[in-house]
Amino acid sequence: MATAARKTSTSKSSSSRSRRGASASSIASTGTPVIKTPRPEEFDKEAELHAFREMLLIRRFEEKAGQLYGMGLIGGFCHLYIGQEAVVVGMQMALKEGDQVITGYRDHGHMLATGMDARGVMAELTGRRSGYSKGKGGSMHMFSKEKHFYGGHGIVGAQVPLGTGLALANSYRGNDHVSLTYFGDGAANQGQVYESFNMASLWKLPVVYIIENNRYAMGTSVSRSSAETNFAHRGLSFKIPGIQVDGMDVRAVKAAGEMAVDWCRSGKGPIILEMQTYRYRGHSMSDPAKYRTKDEVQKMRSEHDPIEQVRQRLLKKKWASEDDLKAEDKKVREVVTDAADFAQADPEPDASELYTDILL
Ligand SMILES: Cc1ncc(C[n+]2csc(CCOP(=O)(O)OP(=O)(O)O)c2C)c(N)n1
Ligand SMILES: [Mg+2]
Repeated sequence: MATAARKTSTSKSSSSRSRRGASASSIASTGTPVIKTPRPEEFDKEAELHAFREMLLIRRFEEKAGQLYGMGLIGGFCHLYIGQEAVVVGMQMALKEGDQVITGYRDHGHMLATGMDARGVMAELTGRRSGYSKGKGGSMHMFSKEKHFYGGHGIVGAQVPLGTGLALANSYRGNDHVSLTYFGDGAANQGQVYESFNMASLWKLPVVYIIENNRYAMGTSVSRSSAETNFAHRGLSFKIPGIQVDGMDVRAVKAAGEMAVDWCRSGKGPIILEMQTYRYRGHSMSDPAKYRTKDEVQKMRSEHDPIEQVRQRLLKKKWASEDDLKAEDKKVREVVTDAADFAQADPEPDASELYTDILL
C-alpha cells in the first residue's frame, strides 16, 4: 500500500519531499529520535480470525448505516469508515485494558473496535433513546467511559488537545495507560495539533498520535492541502518521532501499535504513526466524490482491501474454508441486522429530555 499510495500521489508531493531533503540523517540532526517502522509479524490463526471478524463487523455495520441513511432514518452528518478498518482493528489489538481512544467524526469503527455495543451505536445514529448519548448526539457525538472511548468530535482537530489531556491525566495519576489520539490528514494542518505536540513532548506524555492519512480532507487531496505530505515528520520540530505504516495491512498496524504503546509506557513521551489508508466512500453521505476517479477507488479496493488480505491468508493457510468465512459473514450480518432492527423499534427520546445533559 505504501508503494501504491506513493505512486498515485502527485509529483508535487514527492518533489517537495526531496527538495526538503528529509533523509534519516537530516532528521537525526534535529535531535528527534529516529525509529524504524517495525516489520509486521505473521498472525496466528486466532489473530487472523479475530481481525477478520472485527473488520467485517465494521464494514457491514457501515454498509447498513449507509442504507439507513438512504432511507431517511439517520439525520445529520454520517461519515463512513469503509476501507480504513485495519487501522483501528490493528491498533486495538496492541492495547491493554484502560488505554483510551479518542477520534473525530469518522468514528463508528473506533466505537465498535473498543467493544461498544452495535445496538447502542445504531440507536444513537437513528436518534433513539437507547443510543449511547440517549439519541441526542448522533453519529459524531458518542462516548463510553466503560470502554474508554472519549468521542466522537465534529470540530476538525479538536480531539487532539483533548487526547493530549487524557495523556496528561494518566501521567498525573501515575498509571501506565496510553491515550490513542486519532486524527486525519486534514486535521494535521490545524494549529491546535502543534500546541498539543509541544506540550506532549515537553512533558513526555503517553500519547500515540495516529494520523489516518486517507489521502483526502473532504474533497481536497493531501498534495493540494499539505506542504509536507510525510505526516510522520510532522513532529520533528517538537522532537516527536514518527513512522509511516501500511494502514491497509492489519499486521503492519498491530506491529507499529505495539511498538508505539511500548514507547509511551516506558516513559519516552509521544509518538506519531502515519497510517496510510484510504476511504472508499465519499467524505460523508452527501459527497458524490467527484474529485477522484472511479478507477482510483477500484484499484485500492481490488489490490489493497484490508479484509480481503486477511481472507486470502486464511484460505491459503487452510485455516478456514470459503464456507467457514461465509458463515462468519452471516454471523456478523446477524449482529448488524439485530442492531438495525433494535434501533428502528426503539422510541425517540422523550420531549422532557430536551434540556437534560446540556450545558446552558
Ligand atoms: C475547525 C473545522 N474546520 C472545518 C470543518 C469542516 N470539515 C469537516 S471534515 C473536514 C475535513 C477533514 O479531513 P481529515 O482530517 O483528512 O479527515 P477525514 O474526513 O479524511 O477522516 C473539514 C474541513 C470542521 N468540521 N471543523
Ligand atoms: Mg483525510
